[in-house]
Amino acid sequence: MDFFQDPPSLGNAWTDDPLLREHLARLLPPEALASITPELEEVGGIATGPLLALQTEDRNAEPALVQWDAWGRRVDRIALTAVWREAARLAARHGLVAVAYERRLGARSRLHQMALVHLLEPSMDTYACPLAMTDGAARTLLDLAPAGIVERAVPRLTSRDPARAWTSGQWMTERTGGSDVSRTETVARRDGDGWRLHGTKWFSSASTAEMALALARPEGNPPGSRGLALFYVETRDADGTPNGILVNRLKEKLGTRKLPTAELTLDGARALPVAGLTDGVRAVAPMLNVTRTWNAVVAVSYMARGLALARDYARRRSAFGAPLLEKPLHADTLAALEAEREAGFLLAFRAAALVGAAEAGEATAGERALLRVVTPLAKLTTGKQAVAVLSEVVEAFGGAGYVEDTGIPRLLRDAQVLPIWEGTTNVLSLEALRALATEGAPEAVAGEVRGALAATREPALRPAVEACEVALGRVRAALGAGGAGAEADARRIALTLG
Ligand code: MFK
Ligand code: FAD
Repeated sequence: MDFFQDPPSLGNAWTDDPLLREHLARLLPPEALASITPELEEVGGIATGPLLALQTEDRNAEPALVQWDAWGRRVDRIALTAVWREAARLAARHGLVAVAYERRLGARSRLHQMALVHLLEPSMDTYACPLAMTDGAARTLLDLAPAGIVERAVPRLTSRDPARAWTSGQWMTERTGGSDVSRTETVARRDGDGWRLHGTKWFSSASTAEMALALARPEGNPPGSRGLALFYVETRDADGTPNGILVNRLKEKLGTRKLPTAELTLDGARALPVAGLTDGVRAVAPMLNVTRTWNAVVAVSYMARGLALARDYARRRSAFGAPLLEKPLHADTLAALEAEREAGFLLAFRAAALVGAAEAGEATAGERALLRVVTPLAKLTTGKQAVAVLSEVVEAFGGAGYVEDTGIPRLLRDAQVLPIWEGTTNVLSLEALRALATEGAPEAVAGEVRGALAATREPALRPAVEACEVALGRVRAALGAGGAGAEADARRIALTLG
């Protein structure tokens, strides 16, 4: 009659995560690590302290679209949740995007940035989504855009001042297709010196962003994806009125429910080309590669959060006369999940390290070839792992894991999008195969796998390395035969290599 179960509780997300701490200690010079440790500890404390408390208290809040004001004007304002408003302040103050561009740690700045993302995102209710797109937009504009756009947008996208910081959307998907954007219906019409966009964007996640990068077909261009161009769009005029953009409705989704994902009509939105009037898919690729890296890090951060909760709960919950953690089978179940998350973590952070080296101009040719393969592999592998691991985390709590106000079901629901957006598992498997067909790529991947084996004496790794060798052998054989046979095998190959 008097029994009440102790709920799980979390310590500081930084000090309680030996994997994250040891990994940074291995990859950063000691003075660099020392210079960022106080902030990582502060952010780790916020993540599992006040921000988590707000997230728990705010559990039922959802964003709301207000389409009209009291006097009948179309306003299309989206009211955000308290966690999102706080996450925006924290993200700017702690430089979740800025760190990658300030480059205080040179080529290792992406590791610094991704450590911050890993700590905060599980308490930010998917605010990482607009941040990832903001980072991707800054990268793309810096790589490709005319000086006028760069000078206006990039300082805002990378600002540490919450009052000045912008976020960016990524408008690709239409009703005709999200994987295959070649049938994009949005057209761009010339209007004086600029352009105006007309069409519908079917999924727009950063729907409160100040700008977006959008695919559209300049009038007169041929069908197919080469005829698309990438456009820079500011979402509101200086006086705050929408720039020819109507928010039709917010999607009602399985998860990521704090993230306002909207269906938009572009009704003459003013826009500027980012990189010429064709080849928009090639132009948006830098953005895709940045957001896919974020996706991988977010996937492993959710696994870390779920397992920290499950471990703590296993110390507090007893069954058959002992805490669950003392039951060999439960302990083994959690250990297997932890091994899965550690492997995912190393893959995601390897991708981040390669991005940092490439941006700083310090990557070798082999590392650049490796990066093109590792990015889709990291995204697709960790997305699948996150769904599987978080499903087990739900079960590790028994019935409580299925009950909303424990906060556990949300982790699984939010993880379920990770394999879908930014390229589904199949689409990225095919992307990985294409990347493996580029010069030097199979050798770079084989070298990476052998290097991993050489770095450890762990005999249990041998079968995994052998499986990679076999997968690479299948890739080589398929490429030798023109590649056609590999398509149906692509997911198996990609998941094996991942
Ligand atoms: C919370 C965590 C963070 C995540 C937040 C994200 C929020 C969600 C936002 C979204 O979901 S935004 C929408 C994301 N959409 C996608 O990811 C699209 C998925 N589909 C693909 O990736 C297709 O493969 C693709 C659209 C690229 C196929 O289009 P095409 O026109 O058949 O492309 P193609 O011919 O493969 O590539 C065109 C050019 O781009 C080629 O270069 P060339 O013109 O020089 O030949 C390619 O090499 C280049 N390219 C394509 N992908 C690339 C790339 N280059 C570098 N890296 C890549 N990844
Ligand atoms: P489809 O392309 O129709 O895919 C259906 C199935 O077919 C998938 O399983 C896929 O793997 C498979 N498939 C497709 N092509 C192949 C192939 N060649 N071989 C084998 N299998 C294949 N998009 C944006 O542009 N901006 C956003 O902000 C945004 N936010 C999103 C937020 C959420 C919550 C969600 C769920 C989606 C969002 N998207 C966004 C859209 C997302 O990027 C697309 O849903 C995704 O790229 C898949 O496209 P699709 O929905 O058209 O599916």
